[in-house]
Amino acid sequence: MNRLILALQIALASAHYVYPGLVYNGERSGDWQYVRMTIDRFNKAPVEDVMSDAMRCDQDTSQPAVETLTVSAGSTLGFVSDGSLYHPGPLLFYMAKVPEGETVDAWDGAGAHWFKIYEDDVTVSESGQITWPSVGVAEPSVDLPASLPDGEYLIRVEHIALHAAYEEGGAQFYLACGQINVTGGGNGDPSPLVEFPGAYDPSDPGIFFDMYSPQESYTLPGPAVWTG
Ligand SMILES: *[C@@H]1O[C@H](CO)[C@@H](O)[C@H](O)[C@H]1NC(C)=O
Ligand SMILES: [Cu+2]
Repeated sequence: MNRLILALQIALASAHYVYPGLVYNGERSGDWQYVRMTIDRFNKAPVEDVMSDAMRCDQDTSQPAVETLTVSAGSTLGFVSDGSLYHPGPLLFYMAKVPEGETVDAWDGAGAHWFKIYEDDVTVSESGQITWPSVGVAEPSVDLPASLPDGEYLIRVEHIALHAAYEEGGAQFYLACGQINVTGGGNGDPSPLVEFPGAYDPSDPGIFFDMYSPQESYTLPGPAVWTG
């Protein structure tokens, strides 16, 4: 490996992040009040195995259930990032509606219930310069689709770090899930629905990606965005 890259990796090793809080209507929640505690919350380490169950919410299931925040469809919801989104890579948001007969507290998010509500518009210039819109952001936020059906959901924030993704398995996934209760929504029919793990493959071009080589484009992983 190139020595410069190695040095960079060592320098960046501590530049990790977690998302303990939600921000709604200008108010910041308590830490881990609505966001499920992640396994990696102490060292802020990312998930690296795309095929692991941790890709869903990185949830520490030994912890008690968190609270559920009531939000309006069409409003803006943010996550507090402890450490700004330091690494190069895209930001994405997914949601999953809690199935009939389940409650958000007890539901683990398994199965094909996840739909994408946002992905960064990553651009590559003619000279090959890649622009990652969310790098440096400390409070990643998303507009909830206005036609979301009312009900309980998990909302999943995900920032994919690509500084080591030139090797398959080198991408890092900084993710967490909040519990929300959507009101004032509509009759939308979110799709396509995917599952985690399953939505991504370690060899997807947006995950196994060499940002140090000339690239003409960047292809985001996962399904198309549902805009509502
Ligand atoms: C969600 O909102 C509905 C409508 O206000 C309410 O009846 C329900 O109890 C709420 N559920 C949770 C988990 O907050
Ligand atoms: Cu890091």
